[in-house]
Amino acid sequence: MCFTIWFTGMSSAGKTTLSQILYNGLKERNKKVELLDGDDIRSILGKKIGYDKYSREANILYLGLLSYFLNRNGIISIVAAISPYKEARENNRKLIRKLNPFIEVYCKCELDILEQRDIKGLYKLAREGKIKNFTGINDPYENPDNPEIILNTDLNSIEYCNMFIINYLKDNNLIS
Ligand code: ADX
Repeated sequence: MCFTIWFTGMSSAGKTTLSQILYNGLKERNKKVELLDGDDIRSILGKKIGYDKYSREANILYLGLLSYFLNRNGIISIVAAISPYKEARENNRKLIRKLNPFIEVYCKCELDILEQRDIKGLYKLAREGKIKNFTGINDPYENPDNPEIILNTDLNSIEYCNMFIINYLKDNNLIS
């Protein structure tokens, strides 16, 4: 069974790490799967996509459309992108659900922990006013209302979070 699994959450919340582990796990199960990571896609597209609301919404819808096309061809799509806007995420849910399940995974983590982690050093720059429109500091993140999965990545280990996802997929007959 094909599906789209969409990791949303703030920078450093664990989206990339968890999506890569899931990708490897599905590959080991011989699944056809593609991983669309916001940072990777942006590095391919260059500076044409910014971080204002319009650009981010366009980015989210673009990732949704790609996922729809992948799913239509029998390929599982894993997306890892901040995707801060609820309406754009919901549009994707509606589009993808026409054919396949859409699983929203909210990587939830307290801001002070994110700032302690600051894997890319971007929170510090944003606090210093050197980055505009930085999610959680001077740009919004709209929490999902009803995500299929919530992972408290500040409280639980990466292994626990991954097992939680795998169990969800098994319970819903998406993998065996
Ligand atoms: S989204 O909002 O459009 O979904 P996406 O996930 O593609 O964002 O890209 C976010 C990544 O861009 C972050 O992980 C971070 O490395 C980088 N980045 C650079 N500037 C910003 C910013 N102003 N806000 C958030 N992330 C930024």
